[in-house]
Amino acid sequence: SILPLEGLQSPSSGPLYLKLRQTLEDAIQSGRLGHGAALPAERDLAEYANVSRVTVRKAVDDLVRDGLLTRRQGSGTFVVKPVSRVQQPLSQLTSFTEDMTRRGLATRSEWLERGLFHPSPEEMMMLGLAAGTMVARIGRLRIANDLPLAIERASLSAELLPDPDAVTTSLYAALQKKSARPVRAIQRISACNVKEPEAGLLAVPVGAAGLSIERISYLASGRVVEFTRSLYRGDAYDFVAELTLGD
Ligand code: 16G
Repeated sequence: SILPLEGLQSPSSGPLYLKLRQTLEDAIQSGRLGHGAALPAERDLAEYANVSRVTVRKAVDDLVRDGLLTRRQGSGTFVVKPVSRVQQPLSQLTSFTEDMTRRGLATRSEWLERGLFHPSPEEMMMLGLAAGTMVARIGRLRIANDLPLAIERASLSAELLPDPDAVTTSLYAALQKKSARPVRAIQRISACNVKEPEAGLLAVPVGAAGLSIERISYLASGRVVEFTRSLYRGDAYDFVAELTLGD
């Protein structure tokens, strides 16, 4: 069997759930439970290991909290696939779709928000909106090769993007078609700890390291195109900048 669960009841000291946790962790580290593999049902694990379901749940909860397992609503518990880190140059103004396509990764998005709204005071200020102008919001969970990497929420003046529903894949490609693709941006990156509900969306444990990124991008004319707030997984990105000696 994949899991050597027989010896769990041996008289060696320590709580039973920690022993079960260790057994599961060993099976994951050794590859016997491969990345993406489904964990047997709680009931079956309890039966094989001859422990209560409460003990199984505690062991599994521990591994979910530490990011080794993930629960998917309605389908079960799975071994987390480790992400290979994306090396992202900081000097180029590229889009998520372009970045991932260039790396040969299949991208998709889950929509969190899309439509025209009355702007918040912050959006009015950041986008320099005249009174009465609506704002287009594009909120997405961004996924590459089935791994959620980032949550991005972009706000644009409705004058630039009157039909946000028409954006189905790439925002920058949609802007390009209207000759409104940004050519310059200011980006701020800061460290954070991921909370709920974002942790669930990004499939990371609560408290995991994240990168909070704000981007304001501009047209050549100096007009603001987008104000974007993003939350990137800290274990998925290395931002790399070239530095030169200044004068
Ligand atoms: C990048 C940008 C985001 C932009 C998006 C467009 C960051 C850190 N990055 O992810 O501002 O909205 O690309 O991507 O904010 P798309 O063209 O694939 O929709």
